Amino acid sequence: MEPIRISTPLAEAELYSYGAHLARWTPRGHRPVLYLSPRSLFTPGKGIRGGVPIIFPWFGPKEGAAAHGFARTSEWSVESQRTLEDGRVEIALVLANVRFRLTIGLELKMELETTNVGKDVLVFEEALHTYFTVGDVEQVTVAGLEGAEYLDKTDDYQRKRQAEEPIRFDRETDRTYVNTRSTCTILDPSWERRIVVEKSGSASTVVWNPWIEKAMAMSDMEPDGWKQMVCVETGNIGENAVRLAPGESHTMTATIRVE
Ligand code: TA6
Repeated sequence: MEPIRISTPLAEAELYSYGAHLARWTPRGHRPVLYLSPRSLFTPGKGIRGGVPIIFPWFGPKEGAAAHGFARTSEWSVESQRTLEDGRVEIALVLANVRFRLTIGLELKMELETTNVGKDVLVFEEALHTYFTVGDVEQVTVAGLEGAEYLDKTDDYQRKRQAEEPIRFDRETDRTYVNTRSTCTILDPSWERRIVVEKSGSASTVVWNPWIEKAMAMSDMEPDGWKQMVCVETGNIGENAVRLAPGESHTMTATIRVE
């Protein structure tokens, strides 16, 4: 499985047509922004552990099917690739009625566009399950979701409300925040940087860190890999699932920059 390697004065990136999976993105002058497990598998049928898995058309477990849908374990085809006048690279990949377009430069813009080509209403969930690399997750905070409601997977999906303070990490954290269109900021003091995640067409944000036990149980994660990552995922999940009438399209966008 060979990646498409993108190298410009603005950024380096690696993208697999398998899952239309962006595995690496490093804007010029910065450390890598995406976490990619050194133990990730790159084998058909398995999700790549890190980067930006595309979750579609369902989020989470499903009776008799692979968790997080089939998009991330499908072979997408490159529809177009071009370098813009300002040096950014734009590349689009398609899988049936879904198009994933990336614009790669000092910022990363990701657009997931779905069209209902059928005769019935199409209902689906989706997420850009982005893994961010951090210096030390125990010093990280995530701002932007203060006061938002979330489903806490670590507590039987109980519905809770985020306090009026940023999210801190001192245990397994697995929360689907709903009905929020907020920009999130990952503050990483140990690497003296902030990662800003803006979004449009998305009403859910998932915040996940597996912590110690869960990371130990993941064969494609290093035992201490949990310390170097946090997922802030842009999606439409559960009560925020997307409903499209025949012929309608929907685009969800995440734009990421480092400050
Ligand atoms: O987005 C968080 C989550 O749903 C976690 O519960 C965990 O399952 C994670 O996704 C990774 O899932 P995966 O199927 O890639 O191992």
